[in-house]
Amino acid sequence: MKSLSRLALSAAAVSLFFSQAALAGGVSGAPAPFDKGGVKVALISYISAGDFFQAYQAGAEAQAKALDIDLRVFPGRQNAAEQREQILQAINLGVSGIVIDHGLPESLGDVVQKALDKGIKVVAFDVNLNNPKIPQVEQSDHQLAELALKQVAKDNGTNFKAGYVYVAGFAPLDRRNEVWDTFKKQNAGVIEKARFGNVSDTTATSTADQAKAALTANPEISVIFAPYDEFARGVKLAANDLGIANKLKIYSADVSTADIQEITEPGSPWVATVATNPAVVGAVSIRAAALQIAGQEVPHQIAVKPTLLTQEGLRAAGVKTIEELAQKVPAFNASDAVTASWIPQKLF
Ligand code: SR1
Repeated sequence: MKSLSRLALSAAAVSLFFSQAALAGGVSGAPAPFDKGGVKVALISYISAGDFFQAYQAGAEAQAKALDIDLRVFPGRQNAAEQREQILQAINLGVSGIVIDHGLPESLGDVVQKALDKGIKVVAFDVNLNNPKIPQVEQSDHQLAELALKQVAKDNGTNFKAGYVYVAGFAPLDRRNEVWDTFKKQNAGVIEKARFGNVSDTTATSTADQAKAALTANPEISVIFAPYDEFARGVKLAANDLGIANKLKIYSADVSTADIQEITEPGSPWVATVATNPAVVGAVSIRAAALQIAGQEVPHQIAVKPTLLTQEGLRAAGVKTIEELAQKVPAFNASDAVTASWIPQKLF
């Protein structure tokens, strides 16, 4: 791992800040309809609870504001029927674009097609809508899992008993799972003793209950691969309650200020995570919608690359917040994915 202290320092910068703020009534130099402003776009999420999704939404809102977009945010409640209904509502509102953040593809196909048929531009983040007209945004989930598992092998070798946290049906978790399957195939000494997981509005606490049962039944587990920060929090809670935090190492995905505190606190079993800045991913999703609305080319696959963050590296760099991380790791400031000269993007 590149230690944080060795990563290039960016000159300034803390949180998302747009230096070229949108002018009231449009963005100077932008093509239609952004030259006039007030373009309606909907952000329709499947999950809203948790640090990742809140930061993603904040980044989307910041980028929308900078483009003078009238962003309508539909909160996600892990309810497929409600998400379908929200897409229909957005169509009726007369939006020009819809960003769909997670969801279950099987329940979205027909309503998304309705939007496309009306000329509405659609962007999908972490939900496979399998339509050449819909750009897919992701965090390079294969690479994310590969970086995490490389660190697992570096710290633990390739002979250990593992626990794995996974819920099928979520595109990023399914992609990370493909890498976990390959890792086990390539390392016969890695034995998965327990698998559990839950995605709900109480993911961390529900996962903690499952982890307690799994760790009690399988005391030989020394490594947990929990590639979602809410999963890692749940496992950490369980390890602390069982008094086994010193015998366990947790590897995860995602990062937030609260996660950094949990990772770096004394005695924490959460030793590494691989992450993007979710606010940057939210901003990228809005830019992909804006470019399409302006009639400009957008690649079908849009990836925001993740960075490995170890407990050791974070502690050594004295990083305590996501803003401090953004000061040290340029990728946490901004992404060069889907940009254009007329899009106010420069953060910091
Ligand atoms: C339930 S899916 C959770 C994942 O979605 C985003 O890709 C985040 O990285 C999170 O780990």
